[in-house]
Amino acid sequence: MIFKIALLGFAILPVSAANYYLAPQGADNAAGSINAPWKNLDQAQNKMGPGDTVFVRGGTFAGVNLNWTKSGTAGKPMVIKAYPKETPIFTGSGLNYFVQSTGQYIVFDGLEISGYTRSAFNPTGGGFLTIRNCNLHNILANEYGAITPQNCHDILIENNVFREMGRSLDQTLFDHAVYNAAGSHDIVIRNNLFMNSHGGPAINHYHTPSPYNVLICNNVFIMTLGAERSGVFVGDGAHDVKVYNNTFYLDGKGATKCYGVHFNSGFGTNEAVNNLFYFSNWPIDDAVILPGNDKADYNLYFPAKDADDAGAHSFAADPLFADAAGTDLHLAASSPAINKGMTLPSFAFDKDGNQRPIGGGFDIGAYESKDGITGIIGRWASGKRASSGSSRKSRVSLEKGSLIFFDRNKSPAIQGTEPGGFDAFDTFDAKGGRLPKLSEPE
Ligand SMILES: [Ca+2]
Repeated sequence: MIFKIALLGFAILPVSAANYYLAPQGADNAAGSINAPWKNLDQAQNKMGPGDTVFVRGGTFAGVNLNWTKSGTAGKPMVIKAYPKETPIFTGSGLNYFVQSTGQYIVFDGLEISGYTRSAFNPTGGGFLTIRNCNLHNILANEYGAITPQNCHDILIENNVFREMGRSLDQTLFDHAVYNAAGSHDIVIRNNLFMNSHGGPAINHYHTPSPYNVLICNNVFIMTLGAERSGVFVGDGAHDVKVYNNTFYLDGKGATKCYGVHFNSGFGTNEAVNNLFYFSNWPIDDAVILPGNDKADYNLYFPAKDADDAGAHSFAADPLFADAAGTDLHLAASSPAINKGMTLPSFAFDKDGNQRPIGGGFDIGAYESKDGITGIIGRWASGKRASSGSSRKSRVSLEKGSLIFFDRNKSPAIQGTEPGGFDAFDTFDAKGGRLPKLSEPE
């Protein structure tokens, strides 16, 4: 009998993640429900446990300075997320920080943050922190970054917009969008848009102990304002920083410093590969990339590649953007950047989230071109042979691991010999839009 009661007690413990709600007009003595939301993130932290989500409703929250110390777990992060199709706006009103944190397994998703004088996010310990889909702008970042990891690890920064960072248009300062500092490591910065970091390089690495193990991929940098219009700086012993498949659109006119990537530490461990450097009004004697002793290759330069810009497979050409003047930096169908990149197995998508590679190989820059490919894209994962094409003449044998891509208008069917043989099975319409996944071919 005692055993049965104990079992019952175990069974009624909460086992599912809870959803809570926060709104500017809420109250902290409310239930935290959608009809009775809380007002302050502090109250959310007090009540939340691992796996819980607080949905933040649209509207303005002024003067929030949050010290987040609680942790989720590996499978159950604590999530602070914009309510669907609403925009919660946090304005700093002159405060230094929006969030400082020492907790682990925390996700911030979909928030707009502006007006802070140092950082939107300043984790000073802990790790496994994700910041995604946020709109970070007009942060002074006074010798910091809008995101400044210090003494922490496993940070994912993805799909955010960073714009108008720094104290001044006219000074060369040390204000950044992301500043990896003080021994932080295992950081991924991917699929973000960086616009106009006025005061210093958009992504900065400095301060001993050095940051390390950083992947910077699929980002777009558009810098047209300010004295400092640089992309990525890696210094003061920072190492194992990999800068892959980014697009840099920098206007060098009037800039006191203007480069895409500058390595001055790392001693061979840093890499800049498959990046597209487009410099308008570029002073020809300035380097676009300063590799130091580190690796740089398979990069495309416009208008020119000078002696500092290393790499046997790098070349200078007009990349032929979809709309350079309008800063639509997707590649036109005739772009020389298509299929000219190095194969990098560590990631399999581009800035739009589409599969990479498509066609004959990796493209250079943040976007993989889909032009000319309107059919089925997949990978033959089976060990057995399959064939494609609707006529005997057009059939092609597919070995295990083969990429499959062809024009639907010419080859309306794949005839597989084994169910379950395909993975990454996606289709696109004639404009490159993603269609619902197909079922397995019969
Ligand atoms: Ca390609």
